[in-house]
Amino acid sequence: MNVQADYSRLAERLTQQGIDVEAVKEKLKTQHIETPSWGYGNSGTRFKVFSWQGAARNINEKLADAGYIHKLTGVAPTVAIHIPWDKTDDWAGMAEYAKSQGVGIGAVNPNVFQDDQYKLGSITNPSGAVREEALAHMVECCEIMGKTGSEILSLWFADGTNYAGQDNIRERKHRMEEAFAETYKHLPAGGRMVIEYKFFEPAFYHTDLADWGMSYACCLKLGPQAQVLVDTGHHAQGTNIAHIVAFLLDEGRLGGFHFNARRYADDDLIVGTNNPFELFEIYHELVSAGDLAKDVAYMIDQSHNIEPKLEAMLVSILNCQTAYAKALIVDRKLLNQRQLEGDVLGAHRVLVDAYETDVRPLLAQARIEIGRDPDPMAAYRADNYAKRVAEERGTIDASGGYPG
Ligand code: PSV
Ligand code: MN
Repeated sequence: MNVQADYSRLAERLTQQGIDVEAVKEKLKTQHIETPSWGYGNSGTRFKVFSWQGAARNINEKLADAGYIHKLTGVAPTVAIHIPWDKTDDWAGMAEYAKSQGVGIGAVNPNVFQDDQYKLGSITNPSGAVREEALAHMVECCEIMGKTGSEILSLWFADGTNYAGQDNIRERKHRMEEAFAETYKHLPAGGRMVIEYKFFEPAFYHTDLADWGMSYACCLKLGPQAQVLVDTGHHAQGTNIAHIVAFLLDEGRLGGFHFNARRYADDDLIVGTNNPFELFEIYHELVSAGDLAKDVAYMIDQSHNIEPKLEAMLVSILNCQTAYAKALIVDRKLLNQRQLEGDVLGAHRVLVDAYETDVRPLLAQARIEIGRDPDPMAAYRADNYAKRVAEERGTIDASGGYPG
């Protein structure tokens, strides 16, 4: 690939279309996608947790791997942590070590779904004592935000019921609202909480936060520091996620994303692998919303079980970059004109034209300008980091890993 020549040709074409190529590149250079600590360790399905040679064994190794991904891409400067999986008694030390690896601590994710007492739910559990315990953990996570410099508390609950009549749905809603109100009070200054929803699993009759509307209703009761988190894998087949994104952006309540790809349910596959046009639609809405999208947090939430972990994370980032680049070069003036004229297919074609543009030279040039290799995948494959950590870390028993 002759980056310079290819880039010049593309830049010239885009400029002729009235696109400010320098501004587009600036956006690409400052894109920010957070990777999850749990994406670097062993993981699996509900049937089997696989052992990977070289998988990170502890938080320091997860941070080192995340630092490596950032070094390759330049757009993954933070790491989400999951508590207690990443618990330490030296939070300042963790933040310091992250910094030494070139990354910072991102969203803090409390875990109130893994322990025995949460069998019937956490903050919606019929037992007051269990609810107290879940709340205390969420408050502890607010404190961890303060100690690590994190600005986001990312909440997801496995709460729900399996059978009609198992519990009182409205009572559970009240319990949840109470816990949210208390947690909200503990957010550090400038911090926010993002509330994730999921339409089913592990509960199958009803899930206490089943869709974006339920999360949104909770956020409205709390205040501006509460926003909705859209996990792309948490929707029923055929749901128009871009529409949800546009609606929440317009309401100022889109807090962030958990990116992944799905075919059936919460498959946790690599974002943009089976749904690249959907990812582009989402980015198109984000770009169209301008400043309304300025605080949206972009996070990967995937479980790589049969894929090499570092390579999978890298592909995820590259796919997000590609979708964003394509969304940035949509001819919005022409789009608006055709929309107002009622030109149904003409308007659609504006999007398709951007989507079908080969944006690789643009991304390569942006990478060069931030001191990265124009082809991070080639750089990764030529490098020996993965081989080195495989030798150093070996293979550990995967039984304690995240089940997917
Ligand atoms: C649940 O499926 C989820 O998407 C939530 O975001 C969790 O935080 C994450 O997976 C890891 O358990
Ligand atoms: Mn998620």
